[in-house]
Amino acid sequence: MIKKKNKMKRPDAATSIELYRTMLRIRLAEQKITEVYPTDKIQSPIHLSVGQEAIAAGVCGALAHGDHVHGTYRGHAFYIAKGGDMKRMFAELYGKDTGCARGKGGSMHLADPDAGLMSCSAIVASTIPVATGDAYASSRQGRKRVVVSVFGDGAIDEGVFFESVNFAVLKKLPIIYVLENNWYAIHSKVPERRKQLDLYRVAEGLGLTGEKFDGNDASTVYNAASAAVASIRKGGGPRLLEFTAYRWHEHVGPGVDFHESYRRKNEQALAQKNDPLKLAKADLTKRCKVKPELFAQWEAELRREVDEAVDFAEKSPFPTVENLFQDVYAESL
Ligand SMILES: Cc1ncc(C[n+]2csc(CCOP(=O)(O)OP(=O)(O)O)c2C)c(N)n1
Ligand SMILES: [Mg+2]
Repeated sequence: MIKKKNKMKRPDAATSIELYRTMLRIRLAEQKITEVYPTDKIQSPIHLSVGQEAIAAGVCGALAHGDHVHGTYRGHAFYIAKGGDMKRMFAELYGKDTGCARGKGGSMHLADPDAGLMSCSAIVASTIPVATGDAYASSRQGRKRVVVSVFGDGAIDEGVFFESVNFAVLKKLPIIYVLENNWYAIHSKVPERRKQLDLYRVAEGLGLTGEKFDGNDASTVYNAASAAVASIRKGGGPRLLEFTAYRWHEHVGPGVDFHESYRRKNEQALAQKNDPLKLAKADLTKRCKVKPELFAQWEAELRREVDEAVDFAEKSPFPTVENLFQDVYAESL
């Protein structure tokens, strides 16, 4: 059962504004990516999170700076929400030496350890064991850090998810498994892949009880993540949070494919109705009395930030041949 959002206490005005601004920052950055992409200046494949912004904003809004996130190839949203540097993200998409992975990773391998975004990967489910290992290290070192492992509904079809969860439950690790359920793994729907549709229950047999929430509502996500973080900081052990969401763009690339046969006819209208930015804007207008001029001011400010990042990426140099062999192996510890 999805928890009813109208029964919950909403975050205070300052937090709600921050959640909205984070979602807008993600949306504008990804809109810019769709504009630039046809020029071929971005060479790597791109997987957009338009429509799914509330999950990254709400989860990261509940974390402290020192907490860690491990994401997926659909990583722009969590990179930005965790405080990753916008200029270094665009430079990475452009394959430039100033990029967050020095141009070696592209869109699917974003990381900004200074911000706590530790890894993203093109291989489905592959950052789940890495995040679990990170949580194990934090726990062994006696840190208060919370680690978040983000993955899609397709990733729970992988064995490594179960191996990781079993270990986390056994060792009571400080980790939140965040399941972004956008109903599709590329073109295949959840019911085409499994009979049990309550994905949050997928690891019950291992001792991990999950919960499911509306991932279109940033306040709901924020509250759910805050409760999980508080429980983990008190030593409560791992949690699994499933957030329902909807991907607006094609699986990979800048286009939209609502006309494709794998989607139902009414999905585009539903997506627009549940637009997380639209919902948050309505709430801010009604509950927090935010005026249209302020929304316009934020948008102008964040557009400038994105434009400056693109300019930085365009003017940055490509890596040299020598760079290719740097940062490949860790220096000995
Ligand atoms: C191990 C592995 N198997 C298959 C693929 C091909 N692949 C790339 S994305 C994807 C779908 C994953 O769907 P989901 O986990 O729901 O994430 P979403 O793309 O919906 O965010 C697949 C099968 C891959 N990258 N890695
Ligand atoms: Mg999916």
